[in-house]
Amino acid sequence: MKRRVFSGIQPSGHLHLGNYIGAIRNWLANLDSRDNIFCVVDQHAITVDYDPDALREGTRQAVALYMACGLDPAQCRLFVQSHIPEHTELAWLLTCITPMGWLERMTQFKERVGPRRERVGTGLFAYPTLMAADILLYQTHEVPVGDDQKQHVELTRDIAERFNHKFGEVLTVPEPVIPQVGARIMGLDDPMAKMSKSATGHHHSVALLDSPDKVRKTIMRAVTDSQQGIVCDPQRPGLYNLLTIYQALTGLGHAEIETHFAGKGYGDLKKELAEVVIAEIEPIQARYRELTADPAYIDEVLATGVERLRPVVDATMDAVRRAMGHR
Ligand code: AQP
Repeated sequence: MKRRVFSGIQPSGHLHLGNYIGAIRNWLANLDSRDNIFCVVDQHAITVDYDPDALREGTRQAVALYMACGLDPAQCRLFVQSHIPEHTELAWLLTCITPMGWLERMTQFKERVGPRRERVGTGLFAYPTLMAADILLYQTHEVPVGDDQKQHVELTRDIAERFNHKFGEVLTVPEPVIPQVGARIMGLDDPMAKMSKSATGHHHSVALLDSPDKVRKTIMRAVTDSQQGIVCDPQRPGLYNLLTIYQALTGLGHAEIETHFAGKGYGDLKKELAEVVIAEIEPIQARYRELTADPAYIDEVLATGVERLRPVVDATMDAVRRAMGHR
């Protein structure tokens, strides 16, 4: 039996280099040796203000981008979260056994909410229990995510263990899988803030569908510092972030990178990095254009994904409902 992998991205904006390096590339790394399930988590994207048309469009764009990046539907089950209603059913059941204190400790909620606590939707607070349901519904072993989601996967483990302790061994306890390089790509306009789909800065991120011209402009404007020399020093966060992206995309180690850029300046690094990024995303964009020219094919992939997931969804929910006394 192959170990089962589950992960997803919310269609809350344009997928960027952080999502690609921190998540998608790690999904691709083990496709052959794992039982793969990847989802576009559209119900997570409604926990903040949103536009329904943009959500519809963003969801399809994300599915097409998954495939364009190399997620072959023959090797994984691809689907959209809202197409399987059991995600929200299981989320409610898990919400009832999740202490408020566990959710209150989630740093992402604290960072996102700030002083707006009284006004944000309850869904933003309960979001990690929906994420736990996404993962536990499929009896997942591994959850490849970027560093920002590690705490939510750890919470998922706690919820699964609590469920099993209360109601019997029903749920598989999953493990987070965090990449060695690029687990937290930072904003190009602010290397102290995580690169994020929902950030508004014009030169904040490189989206996977950005034109070569836009990629060059964004990277050339990336915030660095006034020091000299290209060295992999985390104390120089702007430079370190650029070098992390370079390292993730070229596969070179720190020593090789420092030798390569010896005697060169930030301008040289930025120019070269822009070309490395463009070379990575151009084939993805070409494949994306082909895929989106045939919307019926995307619908078919999504319908097949749901159909192939039905047996595992039914088996988990049957066991959960019985264990909790609903059957
Ligand atoms: N900057 C990042 N560096 C590395 N990995 C990242 N991920 C997100 N940002 C970075 C990883 O991408 C996956 C999808 O994340 P998500 O859509 O579920 O939500 P998120 O983590 O909140 O991502 P964003 O891009 O910051 O979206 P918004 O702005 O909508 O919140 C996850 O595996 C995540 O770790």
